[in-house]
Amino acid sequence: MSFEFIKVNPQLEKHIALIELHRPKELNALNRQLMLEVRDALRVLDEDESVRVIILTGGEKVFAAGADIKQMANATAIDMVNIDQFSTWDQIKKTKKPIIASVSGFALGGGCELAMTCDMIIASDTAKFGQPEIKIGTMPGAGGTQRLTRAVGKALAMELVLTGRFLSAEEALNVGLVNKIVPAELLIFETLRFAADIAKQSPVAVKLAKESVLNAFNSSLDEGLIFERKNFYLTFASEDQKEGMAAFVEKRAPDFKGK
Ligand code: DAK
Repeated sequence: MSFEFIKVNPQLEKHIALIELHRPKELNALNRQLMLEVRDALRVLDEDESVRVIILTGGEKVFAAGADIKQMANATAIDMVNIDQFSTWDQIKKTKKPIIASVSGFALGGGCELAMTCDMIIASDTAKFGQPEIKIGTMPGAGGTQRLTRAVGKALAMELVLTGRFLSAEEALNVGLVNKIVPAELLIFETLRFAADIAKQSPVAVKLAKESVLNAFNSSLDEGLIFERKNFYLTFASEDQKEGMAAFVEKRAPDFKGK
């Protein structure tokens, strides 16, 4: 895979792939090409059987300062419809394997939305999250009003979206937007450790469990419980479930194959 604005390593460590946004001079502003590259890389990694967890990062300095304002500035509403950047975001949502956002520095606007579209967020102590679109005369367009509200509640989401104020890493942790804060210089190392705890589980069960958790946002409790139960039953069709339970009984570590 060769890309202009991202770097991809399908095996940063065993079963763990890395996508790194790489437009440093523009603070990783998300232009269309970059987002198409993220979409294409995710498609490939999701189909690669050796990959079990995907990390998405912007590196140590900045995650992403939002969609590329210079590219959007003179667009008409119809341009926005025709460009249909949502297809890229839809691919992130469709990815079956877990995606961990590894965030340092600014995660603003589309950058914050990109992190929130991932399944978990590991933040460095320098991370700053925000939806500052209101300050440039627009509003979030890739899930900011929805995912932020579900993550942190109405009062804080309303404040952040209407004022553009940034959240520090500590505040983000306190309100449940991120899983963990780590020192900036250890961000990738700590994200890898976090990812390894998922990569060693049954990939079949991980996919079904991820799907079930995400379904909680789209269903009533009763529908969600039925969906969960069916996925639970489905794990019993896997060799991994037999291996996991046999390993428990035999007091040994399981060797999951994703079958
Ligand atoms: N777009 C383009 N260039 C950007 C940028 C951005 N979002 N953010 C920074 N840059 C560029 C700056 O223009 C500057 O370039 P030069 O002037 O050197 O050529 C360079 O990066 C360094 O930035 P600064 O000089 O401003 O650096 P500072 O440290 O002083 O400030 C900052 C950092 C992050 C506070 C500041 O750059 C800033 O406020 N940036 C804009 C943040 C923002 O408003 N983000 C939201 C953008 S709107 C959609 C999907 C997504 C979206 C919408 C629709 N669909 C699916 C339809 C998302 C919309 C957005 O994200």
